[in-house]
Amino acid sequence: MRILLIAPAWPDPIWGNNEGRGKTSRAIFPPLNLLMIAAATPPGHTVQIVDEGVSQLDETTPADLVGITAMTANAPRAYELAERFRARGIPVVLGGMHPSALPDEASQHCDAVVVGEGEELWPRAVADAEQGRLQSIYRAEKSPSLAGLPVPRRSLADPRRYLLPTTMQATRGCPFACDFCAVSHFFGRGYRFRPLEEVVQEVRDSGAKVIAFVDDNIVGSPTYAKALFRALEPLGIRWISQGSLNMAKDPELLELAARSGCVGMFIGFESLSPENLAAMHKRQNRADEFSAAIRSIHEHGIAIEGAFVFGFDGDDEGVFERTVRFARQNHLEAAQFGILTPFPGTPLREKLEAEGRIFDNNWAHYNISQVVFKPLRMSAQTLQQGFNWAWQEFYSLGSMVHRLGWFRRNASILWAINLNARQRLRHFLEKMAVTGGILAPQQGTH
Ligand code: B12
Ligand code: SF4
Repeated sequence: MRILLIAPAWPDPIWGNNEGRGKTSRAIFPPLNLLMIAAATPPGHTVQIVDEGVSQLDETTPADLVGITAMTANAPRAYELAERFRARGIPVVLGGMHPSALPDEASQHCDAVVVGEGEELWPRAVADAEQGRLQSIYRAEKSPSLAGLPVPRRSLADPRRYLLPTTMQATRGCPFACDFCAVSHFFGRGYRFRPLEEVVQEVRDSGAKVIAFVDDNIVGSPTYAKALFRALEPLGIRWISQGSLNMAKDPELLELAARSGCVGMFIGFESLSPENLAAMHKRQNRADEFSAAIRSIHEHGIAIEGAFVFGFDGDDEGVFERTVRFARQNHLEAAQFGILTPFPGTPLREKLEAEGRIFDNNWAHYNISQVVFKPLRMSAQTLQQGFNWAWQEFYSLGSMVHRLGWFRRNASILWAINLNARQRLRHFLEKMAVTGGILAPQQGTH
């Protein structure tokens, strides 16, 4: 069969989505999920990947089977595409976070839904499609082992289109279960890791010198993480990843991470309020320890992109200013501010639904940049404006110079500057997209 795999555009001009404008488009990462699905495809079929974030999809492309991935924010586009291909008589399989959370919704737009991780289920779906007897749902009995995962078919994505073309995973899942996060629901609470030798081999074979480990929490098991970092050290790579803040309490772990080439970590601080952290079940984060934790990570030459979320029930109108001040004072190299978003399948969504507070169910708005629920202690408009203000303020030129001037370690400085430039662009584009460019800086919010 001729198999066409599609990563649909999402309604966000920042992370690489240009709604298929193509040619000069660049995104941050290639769609690792489709590279994995391509690798899991049984032999005898041809596979083509189209990432709408960086290229134009030709809807007349000849295909015998179409597979589409979807997060919540791009689910509407995924459904639209699925229906168009089905109208041409081509069977469509949907997979990824959103169809897995809401398979009944997804089934209304496609022939089959793969619920959960696809490496074992996709070959079954392909075999059934070949026989013309696709089942409507493919669901794994349990989370699959990560030993012997296929090697992503990176050659199917043009590396020139991506800021960091080599992504991989060493682990899946997260040992924690924060209320707003889709990860534990999707991957299960069990934290799984790949055999070290397979990760090392994949790094070697990729030939890449800079790698993004898109694990949810690469330090979820300190024992595994230390062994992984020891194994990576001789490879001479530089890498970035995501991890929980408790890593800062383990100097040996930080030392090994730095020696193995870690130059940056995306870390969820989420909130400066102990009450908010307790309510979201983020027990590993202690707000009173944040500054010390940042210092010890910085002392190891590791840059930090801190993630903060606005809109928790404990947040009042002062949260934006407090948070930006904290991020600046602690010299975070980069920050991602998000609006609390009740993704399907999360305890947060159940709670807000039960309280009747969700007013927007258009999935395209679930991009953590738009308010879709009634906050408790401020209006939805104030939340939106405060979020806009936080981006503008943190990525003002003065703030960037202040933070980056302080951060002088050569290993990470280029990464930090690149990220800041990108985030500044992100904010600018986002503001233009969300507000039509008419909102002045929201100083008055506070
Ligand atoms: C890297 C990443 C990104 C990257 C790039 C994504 C890309 N090009 O693929 C960037 C930075 C661009 C990004 C952006 C966003 N992301 Co993001 N991202 C991730 C992350 C950390 C890893 C994704 C990944 O590569 N996973 C590895 C692959 C192998 O796993 P997978 O995608 O689940 O795929 C498997 C299965 O789902 C299935 N499958 C997937 N697709 C398909 C398709 C078919 C046909 C089949 C058969 C099977 C199948 O098989 C795959 C192999 O097992 C995930 C967390 C996670 N663990 O997945 C969050 C995650 C997907 N992101 C999330 C979010 C919220 C976002 C943003 C909205 C906000 C943000 N963080 O900035 C934006 C979206 C942009 C927008 N504004 O709309 C949420 C999604 C929640 C949801 N319900 O949608 C996640 C789960 C993080 C979280 N903690 O909640 N993200
Ligand atoms: S620590 Fe991060 S990945 Fe883990 S459940 Fe919480 S938000 Fe999700």
